[in-house]
Amino acid sequence: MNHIGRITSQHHTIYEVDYEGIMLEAKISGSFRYRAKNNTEYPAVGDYVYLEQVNHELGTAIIKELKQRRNVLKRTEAGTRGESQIIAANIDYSFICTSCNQDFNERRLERYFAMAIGEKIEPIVVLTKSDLCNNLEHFKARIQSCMQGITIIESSSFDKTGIKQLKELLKENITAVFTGSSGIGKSTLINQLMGEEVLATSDIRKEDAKGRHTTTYRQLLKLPEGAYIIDTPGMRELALDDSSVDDTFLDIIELSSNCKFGNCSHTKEPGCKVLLALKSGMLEDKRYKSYCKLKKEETNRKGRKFARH
Ligand SMILES: Nc1nc2c(ncn2[C@@H]2O[C@H](COP(=O)(O)OP(=O)(O)OP(=O)(O)O)[C@@H](O)[C@H]2O)c(=O)[nH]1
Ligand SMILES: [Mg+2]
Ligand SMILES: [Zn+2]
Repeated sequence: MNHIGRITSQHHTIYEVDYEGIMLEAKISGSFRYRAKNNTEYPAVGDYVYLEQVNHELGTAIIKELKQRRNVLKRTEAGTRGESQIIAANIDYSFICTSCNQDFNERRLERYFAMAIGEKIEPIVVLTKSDLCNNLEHFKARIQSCMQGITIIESSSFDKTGIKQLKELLKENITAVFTGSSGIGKSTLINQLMGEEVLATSDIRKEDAKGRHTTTYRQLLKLPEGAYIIDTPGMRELALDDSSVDDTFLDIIELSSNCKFGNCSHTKEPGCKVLLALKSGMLEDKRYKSYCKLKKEETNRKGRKFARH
């Protein structure tokens, strides 16, 4: 079991695997399929896999087994009963891309933060198209109020703002995934990091500044400097997975440690310090509402999981 490759993309049942710098097309073995109980047990982009029957002439191989994952970036699939979908595996940084137009949404950012933190992936915000924004400081302050101390990188493909800062993080063997809505410039940015046009890009719609969903599948690329980066299609919906809500709302958790009741729901109880902070304006109303909403989703999800067993 010493042929280890890394999944770079998936097209239905065919996986593209980087095996010692050579790209192979691989399928999973019959016994792999037999053992896999659900979606998440199949290979995902970024996974390391054990290969057999490596055929250099044909450029093919069989995936025998998955190497244990360090972590996964996952979301609950839209339209399913809370089934998880793995976006990418074995990740160091989640570059959460957003531009400063209609796309900017604090509540969505909080969801992305929670997805990363729960898996010990460092979230970093990339403010794309900084050339189009004349009040960057305002947006930065809003991001900081969602998560204090988070690293924010401004980028612009016009003058390559941000490339140097990104490259400083993208050291050899680091893996980073770029996520965010369609049309905010993920693929354009990755092309600049690669130093060539490897990915297709297209302009956004004039009417509503929405993207055209140009990237259609996740793809892992290796930078000349040796880091791995994953481009992803713009996400339409985002639901959280697992219990990482608390990690994103540390200020609220801290307040709640002084609530009168240990099982305080912070909605109506007397002696609730969260409600007190809300009343005094110390805690922002929007942030409180977002916390309640995500907490409720989390509770529903757990209820569902419980009901299934
Ligand atoms: N003004 C400006 N436009 C940019 C910048 N970066 C990208 N764009 C433009 O934004 C549009 C969308 O860029 P893409 O790279 O295709 O966006 P994407 O995030 O990959 O979109 P999907 O693949 O649909 O998820 C293209 O027309 C780019 O030229 C930038 O820094 N400044
Ligand atoms: Mg793209
Ligand atoms: Zn409380």
